[in-house]
Amino acid sequence: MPKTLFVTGATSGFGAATARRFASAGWQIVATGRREERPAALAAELAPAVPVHTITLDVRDAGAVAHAVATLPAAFREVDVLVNNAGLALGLEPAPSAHLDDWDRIVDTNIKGLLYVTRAVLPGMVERHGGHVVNIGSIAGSWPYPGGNCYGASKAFVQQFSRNLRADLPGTGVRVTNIEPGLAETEFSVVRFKGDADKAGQVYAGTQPLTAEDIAEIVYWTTQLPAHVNINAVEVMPTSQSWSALTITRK
Ligand code: NDP
Ligand code: 8X3
Repeated sequence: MPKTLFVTGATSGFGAATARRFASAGWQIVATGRREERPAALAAELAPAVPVHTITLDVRDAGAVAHAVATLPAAFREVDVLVNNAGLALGLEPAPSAHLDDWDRIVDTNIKGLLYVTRAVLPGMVERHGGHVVNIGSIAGSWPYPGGNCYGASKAFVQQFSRNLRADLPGTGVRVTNIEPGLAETEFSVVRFKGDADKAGQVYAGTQPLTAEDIAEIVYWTTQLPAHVNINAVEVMPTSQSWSALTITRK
């Protein structure tokens, strides 16, 4: 029986790369995302090699999440690894001029969506005495930057929720890892800048960002360590990214 990966946001970026990485190792895949045609395309790509179950799923819909997990086909029901990847940033405006509906969507997706999926999948892992929840956080959860306001705070939530999950799971055999990537070229910036591809391109211009495959490899690695090893967090930046000085306002 192959092992089972359940990944949210498998329609692009880290999620799609993670599905491909696990499939290349023989895992069967539950691939979810909102855009209906994309999980289907991924399934067509992977299904000749491994079983794939696709679900059109908006993680903000608590009822749909519970239903999707409760009605997984029998062969996919025993989820070994959950990758809570679905997420987004919207805008880079400073807080006084940020759009409230952007903040709502960030909170509903990055925080509440992740909670819904985790709550639905976790009891099965505990019952089977094993499993691994891999959350996709961000360096933005630890390091503030101008315009990061709600997005960074949502990833700080993911960081602390990951730690608190561990505190709730002693003796269960369930592992929890928070992956905290820095600059990575995916559709992330196109989404953040609401379809402005030029603006998104400038984020990565003249530098070498991380790739979705880099992150997928790290996710996979954390799940392949012996069962007694729990990687709590992995913070990863491209070599071309590092910290800068704090800002000081002068008269
Ligand atoms: P992408 O925009 O390429 O992928 C985001 C994925 O999330 C898509 O598959 C999208 O699918 C899915 N998604 C968004 N909203 C929802 C929703 N409501 N329900 C279900 N799925 C949803 O960006 P990345 O691959 O870069 O982002 C993946 C994760 O990595 C996010 O959590 C992001 O915050 C995080 N991250 C990204 C970094 C980067 O620089 N790229 C760095 C650090 C963290 P669909 O639209 O079809 O629903
Ligand atoms: C995405 C990385 O630095 O753009 O989480 O917030 S950053």
